[in-house]
Amino acid sequence: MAHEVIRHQLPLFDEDGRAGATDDEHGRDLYYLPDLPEEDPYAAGHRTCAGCGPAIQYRWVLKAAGQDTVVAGPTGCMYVANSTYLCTPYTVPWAHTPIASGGSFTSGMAAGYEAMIRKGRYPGPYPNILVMAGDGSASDIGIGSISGALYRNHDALFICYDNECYANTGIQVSPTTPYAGMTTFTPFGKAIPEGNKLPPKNLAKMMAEGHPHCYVATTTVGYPVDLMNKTRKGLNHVGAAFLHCYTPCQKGWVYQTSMTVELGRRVVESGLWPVWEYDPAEREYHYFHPPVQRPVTDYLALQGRFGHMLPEHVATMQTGANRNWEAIGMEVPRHLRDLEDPGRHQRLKDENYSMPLNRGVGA
Ligand SMILES: Cc1ncc(C[n+]2csc(CCOP(=O)(O)OP(=O)(O)O)c2C)c(N)n1
Ligand code: SF4
Ligand SMILES: [Mg+2]
Repeated sequence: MAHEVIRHQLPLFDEDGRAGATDDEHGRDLYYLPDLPEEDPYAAGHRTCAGCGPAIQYRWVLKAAGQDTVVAGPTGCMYVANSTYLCTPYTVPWAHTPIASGGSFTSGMAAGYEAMIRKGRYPGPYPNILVMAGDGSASDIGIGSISGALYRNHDALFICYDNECYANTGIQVSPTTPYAGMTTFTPFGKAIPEGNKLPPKNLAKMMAEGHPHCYVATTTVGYPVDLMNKTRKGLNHVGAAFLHCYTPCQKGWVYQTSMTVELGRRVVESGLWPVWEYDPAEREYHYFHPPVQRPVTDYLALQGRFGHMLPEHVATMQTGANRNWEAIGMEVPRHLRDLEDPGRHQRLKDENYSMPLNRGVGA
Protein backbone atom coordinates (compact mmCIF):
# COMPACT_ATOMS: atom_id res chain seq x y z
CA MET A 1 0.00 0.00 0.00
CA ALA A 2 1.39 3.43 -0.95
CA HIS A 3 1.63 5.86 1.95
CA GLU A 4 0.54 9.47 1.55
CA VAL A 5 3.29 12.10 1.15
CA ILE A 6 2.54 14.90 3.64
CA ARG A 7 4.14 18.24 2.75
CA HIS A 8 4.99 21.29 4.89
CA GLN A 9 3.18 24.60 4.30
CA LEU A 10 5.37 27.34 5.77
CA PRO A 11 3.53 30.57 6.76
CA LEU A 12 4.72 33.79 5.13
CA PHE A 13 6.22 36.68 7.13
CA ASP A 14 4.07 39.78 7.29
CA GLU A 15 5.81 42.44 5.18
CA ASP A 16 3.57 45.24 6.44
CA GLY A 17 3.73 44.47 10.14
CA ARG A 18 7.37 45.20 10.82
CA ALA A 19 7.63 46.46 14.36
CA GLY A 20 9.90 49.44 14.96
CA ALA A 21 10.37 50.20 11.25
CA THR A 22 11.82 53.62 10.48
CA ASP A 23 11.76 55.40 7.12
CA ASP A 24 14.85 57.16 5.80
CA GLU A 25 14.66 60.45 3.86
CA HIS A 26 13.54 58.58 0.71
CA GLY A 27 10.74 56.74 2.49
CA ARG A 28 12.64 53.46 2.46
CA ASP A 29 12.04 51.22 5.41
CA LEU A 30 15.57 50.60 6.65
CA TYR A 31 14.86 48.32 9.56
CA TYR A 32 13.12 45.10 8.81
CA LEU A 33 12.19 43.54 12.12
CA PRO A 34 9.80 40.70 11.47
CA ASP A 35 9.34 37.98 14.04
CA LEU A 36 12.27 35.94 12.86
CA PRO A 37 12.61 32.30 13.86
CA GLU A 38 15.23 31.93 16.58
CA GLU A 39 16.63 28.78 15.02
CA ASP A 40 19.74 29.17 12.90
CA PRO A 41 20.35 26.11 10.73
CA TYR A 42 23.36 28.03 9.34
CA ALA A 43 25.07 28.91 12.61
CA ALA A 44 27.95 31.28 13.33
CA GLY A 45 31.44 29.86 12.92
CA HIS A 46 31.94 29.60 9.16
CA ARG A 47 35.00 30.99 7.37
CA THR A 48 33.61 33.26 4.67
CA CYS A 49 35.03 36.80 4.29
CA ALA A 50 33.64 39.56 6.51
CA GLY A 51 30.57 41.03 4.80
CA CYS A 52 30.13 38.01 2.50
CA GLY A 53 26.76 38.35 0.72
CA PRO A 54 26.32 34.62 0.03
CA ALA A 55 26.77 33.87 3.77
CA ILE A 56 23.98 36.36 4.58
CA GLN A 57 21.76 34.69 1.99
CA TYR A 58 22.52 31.22 3.37
CA ARG A 59 21.60 32.30 6.90
CA TRP A 60 18.28 33.90 5.94
CA VAL A 61 17.25 31.12 3.55
CA LEU A 62 17.89 28.46 6.17
CA LYS A 63 16.14 30.49 8.89
CA ALA A 64 13.11 30.62 6.58
CA ALA A 65 13.34 26.92 5.70
CA GLY A 66 13.72 25.74 9.30
CA GLN A 67 15.05 22.62 10.94
CA ASP A 68 13.31 19.97 8.79
CA THR A 69 15.52 20.77 5.79
CA VAL A 70 18.19 19.03 3.75
CA VAL A 71 20.64 21.16 1.75
CA ALA A 72 23.01 20.56 -1.11
CA GLY A 73 25.87 22.86 -2.12
CA PRO A 74 27.89 22.53 -5.34
CA THR A 75 31.57 23.48 -5.30
CA GLY A 76 32.24 27.18 -4.77
CA CYS A 77 33.01 29.55 -1.91
CA MET A 78 30.02 28.38 0.07
CA TYR A 79 31.25 24.81 -0.05
CA VAL A 80 34.91 25.52 0.62
CA ALA A 81 34.48 28.13 3.37
CA ASN A 82 31.78 26.10 5.13
CA SER A 83 33.30 22.65 5.23
CA THR A 84 36.64 22.78 6.95
CA TYR A 85 37.62 19.27 8.04
CA LEU A 86 35.61 18.24 11.12
CA CYS A 87 33.84 21.61 11.26
CA THR A 88 30.52 22.80 9.82
CA PRO A 89 28.08 25.65 10.46
CA TYR A 90 25.06 23.51 9.47
CA THR A 91 22.67 22.11 12.05
CA VAL A 92 20.70 20.40 9.24
CA PRO A 93 21.91 17.65 6.87
CA TRP A 94 24.12 19.13 4.15
CA ALA A 95 25.95 17.54 1.23
CA HIS A 96 28.55 18.81 -1.19
CA THR A 97 28.03 18.02 -4.90
CA PRO A 98 30.33 18.48 -7.88
CA ILE A 99 29.88 21.92 -9.42
CA ALA A 100 27.93 20.55 -12.40
CA SER A 101 25.62 18.30 -10.39
CA GLY A 102 23.59 20.57 -8.08
CA GLY A 103 20.46 19.91 -10.13
CA SER A 104 20.85 16.16 -10.61
CA PHE A 105 21.92 15.52 -7.00
CA THR A 106 18.95 17.49 -5.66
CA SER A 107 16.58 15.68 -8.06
CA GLY A 108 17.84 12.44 -6.59
CA MET A 109 17.23 13.59 -3.03
CA ALA A 110 13.69 14.70 -3.89
CA ALA A 111 12.83 11.48 -5.74
CA GLY A 112 14.43 9.42 -2.97
CA TYR A 113 12.44 11.02 -0.14
CA GLU A 114 9.23 10.76 -2.13
CA ALA A 115 9.81 7.04 -2.83
CA MET A 116 10.83 6.25 0.75
CA ILE A 117 7.74 7.94 2.18
CA ARG A 118 5.42 6.18 -0.29
CA LYS A 119 6.96 2.81 0.60
CA GLY A 120 6.71 3.49 4.33
CA ARG A 121 10.48 3.48 4.82
CA TYR A 122 10.62 7.10 5.98
CA PRO A 123 7.84 8.44 8.22
CA GLY A 124 7.71 11.94 6.69
CA PRO A 125 6.65 14.64 6.42
CA TYR A 126 8.45 15.38 3.17
CA PRO A 127 11.39 17.64 4.19
CA ASN A 128 12.27 21.00 2.69
CA ILE A 129 14.80 20.13 -0.01
CA LEU A 130 16.98 22.86 -1.44
CA VAL A 131 20.27 23.51 -3.18
CA MET A 132 22.22 26.77 -3.17
CA ALA A 133 24.56 26.99 -6.15
CA GLY A 134 26.87 29.83 -7.16
CA ASP A 135 26.42 31.70 -10.44
CA GLY A 136 29.32 29.78 -12.01
CA SER A 137 27.53 26.57 -11.16
CA ALA A 138 23.90 27.63 -11.81
CA SER A 139 24.38 29.82 -14.89
CA ASP A 140 27.31 28.05 -16.52
CA ILE A 141 28.90 24.71 -15.57
CA GLY A 142 25.80 23.21 -13.91
CA ILE A 143 22.96 24.93 -15.79
CA GLY A 144 22.08 21.74 -17.67
CA SER A 145 21.48 19.69 -14.56
CA ILE A 146 19.37 22.43 -12.95
CA SER A 147 17.33 22.90 -16.13
CA GLY A 148 16.74 19.13 -16.24
CA ALA A 149 15.54 19.12 -12.63
CA LEU A 150 13.19 22.06 -13.28
CA TYR A 151 11.83 20.41 -16.41
CA ARG A 152 11.14 17.13 -14.59
CA ASN A 153 9.47 19.19 -11.84
CA HIS A 154 11.14 17.62 -8.81
CA ASP A 155 9.70 19.02 -5.60
CA ALA A 156 12.68 21.12 -4.45
CA LEU A 157 13.96 24.69 -4.38
CA PHE A 158 16.93 25.48 -6.64
CA ILE A 159 18.70 28.71 -5.63
CA CYS A 160 21.45 30.60 -7.40
CA TYR A 161 23.46 32.78 -5.02
CA ASP A 162 24.87 35.27 -7.48
CA ASN A 163 28.14 37.02 -6.60
CA GLU A 164 28.68 37.72 -10.30
CA CYS A 165 31.98 35.84 -10.58
CA TYR A 166 33.74 32.55 -10.01
CA ALA A 167 34.85 33.76 -6.58
CA ASN A 168 36.39 30.72 -4.99
CA THR A 169 39.01 30.17 -7.67
CA GLY A 170 40.14 33.82 -7.64
CA ILE A 171 37.36 36.10 -8.97
CA GLN A 172 37.14 35.03 -12.61
CA VAL A 173 34.47 36.26 -15.02
CA SER A 174 31.21 34.27 -15.06
CA PRO A 175 28.15 34.62 -17.34
CA THR A 176 26.49 36.89 -14.74
CA THR A 177 29.43 39.30 -14.37
CA PRO A 178 28.01 42.71 -15.35
CA TYR A 179 29.20 44.79 -18.28
CA ALA A 180 32.42 46.61 -17.23
CA GLY A 181 32.78 44.49 -14.12
CA MET A 182 36.50 43.87 -13.62
CA THR A 183 37.59 40.33 -12.80
CA THR A 184 40.95 38.62 -13.03
CA PHE A 185 39.92 37.31 -16.47
CA THR A 186 38.51 40.68 -17.63
CA PRO A 187 41.14 43.23 -16.63
CA PHE A 188 40.79 46.72 -18.08
CA GLY A 189 43.55 48.07 -20.31
CA LYS A 190 44.23 49.99 -23.51
CA ALA A 191 42.73 47.33 -25.78
CA ILE A 192 39.56 46.77 -23.72
CA PRO A 193 39.12 49.79 -21.44
CA GLU A 194 35.77 48.64 -20.04
CA GLY A 195 37.13 45.30 -18.80
CA ASN A 196 34.15 43.03 -19.40
CA LYS A 197 32.46 43.81 -22.73
CA LEU A 198 29.48 41.45 -22.38
CA PRO A 199 26.11 42.01 -20.68
CA PRO A 200 25.13 39.45 -18.02
CA LYS A 201 23.15 36.33 -18.86
CA ASN A 202 19.51 36.81 -17.83
CA LEU A 203 19.42 33.57 -15.87
CA ALA A 204 16.12 33.98 -14.01
CA LYS A 205 14.20 34.92 -17.16
CA MET A 206 15.73 31.92 -18.95
CA MET A 207 14.52 29.68 -16.15
CA ALA A 208 11.01 31.19 -16.08
CA GLU A 209 10.53 31.28 -19.85
CA GLY A 210 12.05 27.84 -20.31
CA HIS A 211 10.16 26.08 -17.49
CA PRO A 212 6.74 27.77 -17.36
CA HIS A 213 5.33 25.29 -14.81
CA CYS A 214 7.92 26.35 -12.16
CA TYR A 215 7.77 29.08 -9.52
CA VAL A 216 10.63 31.50 -10.35
CA ALA A 217 11.65 34.71 -8.56
CA THR A 218 14.51 37.17 -8.15
CA THR A 219 15.55 38.86 -4.93
CA THR A 220 18.56 40.37 -3.14
CA VAL A 221 20.13 40.38 0.32
CA GLY A 222 18.92 43.99 0.55
CA TYR A 223 15.36 42.76 1.19
CA PRO A 224 15.49 40.10 3.93
CA VAL A 225 11.73 39.58 4.27
CA ASP A 226 11.32 39.31 0.49
CA LEU A 227 14.16 36.77 0.38
CA MET A 228 12.70 34.71 3.22
CA ASN A 229 9.16 34.82 1.87
CA LYS A 230 10.26 33.80 -1.62
CA THR A 231 12.21 30.95 -0.03
CA ARG A 232 9.03 29.79 1.70
CA LYS A 233 6.89 30.24 -1.43
CA GLY A 234 9.41 28.21 -3.42
CA LEU A 235 9.37 25.45 -0.82
CA ASN A 236 5.56 25.52 -0.49
CA HIS A 237 5.16 25.23 -4.26
CA VAL A 238 4.57 21.55 -5.05
CA GLY A 239 7.08 20.95 -7.83
CA ALA A 240 10.29 22.70 -8.82
CA ALA A 241 11.07 26.32 -7.94
CA PHE A 242 14.02 28.55 -8.84
CA LEU A 243 15.26 31.59 -6.91
CA HIS A 244 17.94 33.96 -8.21
CA CYS A 245 19.47 36.04 -5.40
CA TYR A 246 21.93 38.94 -5.77
CA THR A 247 24.70 38.45 -3.17
CA PRO A 248 27.64 40.92 -3.13
CA CYS A 249 31.16 39.50 -2.80
CA GLN A 250 33.21 41.82 -0.64
CA LYS A 251 36.54 40.41 -1.75
CA GLY A 252 35.81 40.30 -5.45
CA TRP A 253 33.92 43.58 -5.79
CA VAL A 254 36.10 45.66 -3.44
CA TYR A 255 33.69 47.70 -1.31
CA GLN A 256 33.40 48.68 2.33
CA THR A 257 32.50 45.61 4.34
CA SER A 258 29.42 47.12 5.96
CA MET A 259 27.77 47.95 2.60
CA THR A 260 26.61 44.47 1.56
CA VAL A 261 22.94 44.96 2.40
CA GLU A 262 22.95 48.57 1.14
CA LEU A 263 24.29 47.36 -2.24
CA GLY A 264 21.40 44.89 -2.29
CA ARG A 265 19.02 47.89 -2.18
CA ARG A 266 20.96 50.17 -4.51
CA VAL A 267 21.27 47.63 -7.30
CA VAL A 268 17.45 47.56 -7.41
CA GLU A 269 17.02 51.32 -7.00
CA SER A 270 19.43 51.97 -9.87
CA GLY A 271 17.47 49.70 -12.22
CA LEU A 272 20.22 47.13 -12.57
CA TRP A 273 18.50 44.20 -10.81
CA PRO A 274 14.73 43.93 -11.39
CA VAL A 275 13.01 42.11 -8.51
CA TRP A 276 10.06 40.00 -9.62
CA GLU A 277 8.08 36.85 -9.13
CA TYR A 278 6.73 34.54 -11.84
CA ASP A 279 3.47 32.83 -10.97
CA PRO A 280 3.16 29.53 -12.87
CA ALA A 281 -0.61 29.30 -12.23
CA GLU A 282 -1.31 32.65 -13.93
CA ARG A 283 1.79 32.45 -16.16
CA GLU A 284 2.50 36.07 -15.27
CA TYR A 285 5.34 38.20 -13.92
CA HIS A 286 4.81 40.48 -10.92
CA TYR A 287 7.40 43.25 -10.75
CA PHE A 288 8.50 45.13 -7.64
CA HIS A 289 8.53 48.91 -8.20
CA PRO A 290 11.10 50.47 -5.84
CA PRO A 291 10.15 53.80 -4.24
CA VAL A 292 13.50 55.36 -5.24
CA GLN A 293 15.08 55.58 -8.72
CA ARG A 294 18.78 56.43 -8.63
CA PRO A 295 21.47 57.08 -11.25
CA VAL A 296 23.65 54.00 -11.78
CA THR A 297 26.65 55.91 -10.40
CA ASP A 298 25.07 55.73 -6.90
CA TYR A 299 25.63 51.99 -7.15
CA LEU A 300 28.77 51.67 -9.29
CA ALA A 301 30.93 54.19 -7.43
CA LEU A 302 30.79 52.14 -4.23
CA GLN A 303 32.76 49.31 -5.83
CA GLY A 304 36.39 49.11 -6.86
CA ARG A 305 35.56 46.67 -9.67
CA PHE A 306 33.95 49.54 -11.62
CA GLY A 307 36.48 52.29 -10.79
CA HIS A 308 38.12 52.17 -14.25
CA MET A 309 34.90 53.00 -16.13
CA LEU A 310 35.06 55.92 -18.56
CA PRO A 311 32.15 58.33 -19.19
CA GLU A 312 30.92 56.35 -22.22
CA HIS A 313 30.86 53.11 -20.18
CA VAL A 314 28.80 54.71 -17.41
CA ALA A 315 26.39 56.08 -20.04
CA THR A 316 26.04 52.58 -21.58
CA MET A 317 25.20 51.22 -18.14
CA GLN A 318 22.57 53.94 -17.58
CA THR A 319 21.00 53.17 -20.96
CA GLY A 320 20.69 49.51 -19.94
CA ALA A 321 19.15 50.47 -16.59
CA ASN A 322 16.63 52.71 -18.34
CA ARG A 323 15.64 49.80 -20.57
CA ASN A 324 15.08 47.74 -17.42
CA TRP A 325 12.83 50.46 -15.92
CA GLU A 326 10.69 50.35 -19.05
CA ALA A 327 10.63 46.55 -19.05
CA ILE A 328 9.17 46.48 -15.53
CA GLY A 329 6.56 49.10 -16.39
CA MET A 330 8.13 52.17 -14.75
CA GLU A 331 8.62 55.63 -16.24
CA VAL A 332 12.19 56.77 -16.86
CA PRO A 333 12.54 60.18 -15.17
CA ARG A 334 14.04 62.99 -17.24
CA HIS A 335 17.26 63.20 -15.18
CA LEU A 336 17.95 59.48 -15.75
CA ARG A 337 17.22 59.78 -19.48
CA ASP A 338 19.70 62.68 -19.67
CA LEU A 339 22.37 60.49 -18.08
CA GLU A 340 22.43 58.33 -21.23
CA ASP A 341 24.68 61.10 -22.61
CA PRO A 342 28.40 60.37 -21.93
CA GLY A 343 28.94 64.13 -21.72
CA ARG A 344 27.06 64.09 -18.39
CA HIS A 345 29.64 61.80 -16.77
CA GLN A 346 33.21 61.83 -15.56
CA ARG A 347 35.54 58.91 -14.99
CA LEU A 348 33.98 56.80 -12.28
CA LYS A 349 36.99 57.03 -10.01
CA ASP A 350 36.45 60.79 -9.95
CA GLU A 351 32.83 60.47 -8.72
CA ASN A 352 31.93 61.36 -5.14
CA TYR A 353 32.23 58.44 -2.70
CA SER A 354 34.17 56.45 -5.27
CA MET A 355 36.22 53.55 -3.99
CA PRO A 356 39.91 53.70 -4.89
CA LEU A 357 40.87 52.16 -8.22
CA ASN A 358 41.09 48.42 -7.93
CA ARG A 359 44.70 47.45 -7.35
CA GLY A 360 44.05 43.84 -8.24
CA VAL A 361 40.97 41.95 -7.16
CA GLY A 362 41.02 41.02 -3.51
CA ALA A 363 44.26 42.91 -2.90
C1 LIG B 1 34.06 20.90 -13.37
C2 LIG B 1 34.80 21.87 -12.51
N1 LIG B 1 35.41 22.91 -13.09
C3 LIG B 1 36.07 23.82 -12.34
C4 LIG B 1 36.14 23.66 -10.98
C5 LIG B 1 36.93 24.65 -10.14
N2 LIG B 1 36.10 25.47 -9.29
C6 LIG B 1 35.94 25.22 -7.97
S1 LIG B 1 35.06 26.38 -7.17
C7 LIG B 1 34.88 27.26 -8.61
C8 LIG B 1 34.16 28.57 -8.60
C9 LIG B 1 32.67 28.42 -8.58
O1 LIG B 1 32.04 29.65 -8.84
P1 LIG B 1 30.56 29.86 -8.38
O2 LIG B 1 29.72 28.71 -8.71
O3 LIG B 1 30.11 31.18 -8.91
O4 LIG B 1 30.68 29.92 -6.78
P2 LIG B 1 31.54 31.00 -5.93
O5 LIG B 1 32.93 30.46 -5.84
O6 LIG B 1 31.46 32.30 -6.63
O7 LIG B 1 30.90 31.00 -4.58
C10 LIG B 1 35.50 26.63 -9.69
C11 LIG B 1 35.56 27.14 -11.07
C12 LIG B 1 35.49 22.54 -10.40
N3 LIG B 1 35.48 22.35 -9.08
N4 LIG B 1 34.83 21.67 -11.19
S1 SF4 C 1 35.34 35.59 -1.86
FE1 SF4 C 1 33.30 36.58 -1.92
S2 SF4 C 1 31.77 34.94 -1.97
FE2 SF4 C 1 33.75 34.05 -1.34
S3 SF4 C 1 33.68 34.03 0.91
FE3 SF4 C 1 34.68 35.95 0.26
S4 SF4 C 1 33.03 37.51 0.11
FE4 SF4 C 1 32.07 35.45 0.17
MG1 LIG D 1 29.99 33.02 -7.95
